[in-house]
Amino acid sequence: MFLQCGRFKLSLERPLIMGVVNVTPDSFSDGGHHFDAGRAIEHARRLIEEGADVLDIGGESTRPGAAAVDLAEEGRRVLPVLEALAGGKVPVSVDTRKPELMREAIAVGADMVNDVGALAAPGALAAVAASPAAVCLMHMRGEPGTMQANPSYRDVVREVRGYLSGRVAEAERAGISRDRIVADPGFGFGKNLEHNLELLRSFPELGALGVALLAGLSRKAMLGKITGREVGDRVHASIAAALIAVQNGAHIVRVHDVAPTRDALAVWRAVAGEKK
Ligand code: HH2
Repeated sequence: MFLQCGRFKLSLERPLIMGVVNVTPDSFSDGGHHFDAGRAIEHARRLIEEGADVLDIGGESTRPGAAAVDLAEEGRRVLPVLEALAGGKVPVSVDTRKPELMREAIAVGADMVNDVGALAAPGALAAVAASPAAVCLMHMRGEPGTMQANPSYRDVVREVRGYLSGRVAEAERAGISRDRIVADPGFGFGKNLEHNLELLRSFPELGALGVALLAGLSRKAMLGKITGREVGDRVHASIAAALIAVQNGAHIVRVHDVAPTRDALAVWRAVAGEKK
C-alpha cells in the first residue's frame, strides 16, 4: 500500500510520522512558540532532522473554543512557511479548512491538504481534485468553538466510520483517487474520553475504509485526563498512544514530538519484523 502525495509516493509498509508545525499564537500545546515564519521554518527543519516523514503546517488553531482566523491572516501565517519548505526532501501538508487557502498552498508546493472538515466546505473537493495533492479527511462532530460541549453518540465507532466512508466516496466521485486519501477519526474533535478510547480500541475496524489511516493523539486533553499531566508534560503518554494507534493499524501518526516517537516506532518495527 502507498500514498500518492504530491511529488511523493510514500510507502505505507512502515508507519509514517507527521510532524506538527503550528504557526499560531493560540494552539493548545505549542501556541506562540513558532509564531513567525522564521521560527516555524527552523522548527520544521528540526523535525525533519529528527525523522519526520511529512510536515503539517497549520495557521488556525482547532482546539476546543478556538477563535476563527480569516483567510488573509491564515495565508500570511502559513504560505511563507510552505514556500520555504516545499520542494524539499519531505512532503509538506497544509492544515486548513479553507478551500481558497488549499488552492494557494498547493500553488506554492503543498503536497497534501489536511482538512479537519473532511472537504465538506463548498469548493474544497474541487480544490484538491484539481491537483496531485493527497488529502486527510477527518471526522469532527460540531465546530471547534462548541464541539466539546456535550458530545453524544449512539455508537461512536459506527458513526465515525460511516461518516468517513461517505466522505471517502464523495472524494472519489470528485476525482480524488483512493491512493491519495487518508482518513482520520479525529480524536478530541467532538468526543469525550470514553469516545476517544473506544475509537482507539476499535481503530482496526477503520481498516475497512480501504484508505490510509491517520491518528492524531499527541499531547491531547484525553491524555491529560488519563495521566493528570499538563500539556507540556504529555510526551510519554503521547508516545504510548502513538504506539497503540500504530499497533491497531494507523499508517500515519501526527505528533509534536518527533524524535521520541521515531525511537518508539523503531522498537515496534524491530519487533514487528524487518518489512516494517
Ligand atoms: N488535531 C489537531 C489539529 N489538526 N488534523 C488531523 N488530521 N488530525 C488531528 O487529530 C488533528 C489535526 C489539534 O492539534 P494541534 O494542531 O496541535 O492544535 P491546534 O488545533 O490547537 O493548533
